[in-house]
Amino acid sequence: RPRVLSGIQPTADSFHLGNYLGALREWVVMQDDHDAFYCVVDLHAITVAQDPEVLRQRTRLSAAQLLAIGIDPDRSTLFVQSHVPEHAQLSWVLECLTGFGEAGRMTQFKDKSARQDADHVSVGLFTYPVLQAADILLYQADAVPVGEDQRQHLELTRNLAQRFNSRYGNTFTVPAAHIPKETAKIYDLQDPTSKMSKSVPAGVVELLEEPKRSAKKIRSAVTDLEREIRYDVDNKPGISNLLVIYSALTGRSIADLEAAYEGKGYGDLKKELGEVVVEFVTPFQRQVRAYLDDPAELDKVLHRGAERAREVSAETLRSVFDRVGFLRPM
Ligand code: AQP
Repeated sequence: RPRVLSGIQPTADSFHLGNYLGALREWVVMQDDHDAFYCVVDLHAITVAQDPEVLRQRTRLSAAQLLAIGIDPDRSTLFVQSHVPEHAQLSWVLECLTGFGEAGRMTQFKDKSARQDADHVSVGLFTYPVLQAADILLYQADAVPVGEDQRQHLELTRNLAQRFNSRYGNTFTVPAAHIPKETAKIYDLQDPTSKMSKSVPAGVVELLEEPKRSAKKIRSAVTDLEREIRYDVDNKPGISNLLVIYSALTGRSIADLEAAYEGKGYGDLKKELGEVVVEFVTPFQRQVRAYLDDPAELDKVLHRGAERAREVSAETLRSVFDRVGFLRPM
């Protein structure tokens, strides 16, 4: 079976609708026909300052949310990145293959570093995409389900895999980004030309917030001055975003929704989408609470996941160390 790997950062109290529709939903689907590795990437999280106790809680909370959306730990390997030391070890080797200028061209780094003053921008934030490449290449992943914002990082991963293979001999599978067509980028409800992102919390639907609050956010989503409910990203980004979310959560096509809302107002669309979201998050939240009520069981799942992840990653790392010329320890 082909391999799949993806990760999510434990950097917020809740995943948001962008994370879910852009990536996590695909994680669930892909475990059916892939050997899947999914991780909570806490090493990535500390590229910006984190409170240690909060980070620990959010790591468990992230695992609980992944289980609640349907990641099945009997079929998929679910683990915490820092439990598998090979990630940091391979990252070092790959950093030594990455050009400084090449890393400097990563737009996510440019955006995120521009928001902080220079002294607070860590070297870790700069090398973040190389660690991400290590995450993927360690498992010889064929496919990586991510949102559109990760496309450039995936390209870097492919380049590093090819570079290593041509310099040292075939070692890594060159992975492909798996980016969903319709939901690759979910937009902020208050600024529907920007990505929904936890860094700008105003127009973000958090899966664990009070459902009524989500419905209210949808009711106050920024739209346009027309009245027609039609998918048109250039001229009607707000309405288009709502239609994409509606379609993804219900399985109804956008054309079907356009027809159903013909002659109706924006208020109807927003109110009914609010109800769809409430219906989606309510059972999800119940599930998350159930997993959190049994932290020992949760930790057991993560322990099992890390053991399996280490079997695979240790083998890759051994072959990398051999190829770069490291002396084997006795
Ligand atoms: N708005 C989005 N639309 C589609 N996909 C998205 N993803 C994130 N936002 C959107 C995808 O979610 C996965 C997990 O991403 P992450 O752990 O890197 O989280 P993130 O990118 O840090 O989430 P944010 O909210 O986007 O955080 P900031 O504000 O820090 O950049 C990834 O596959 C990502 O593509």
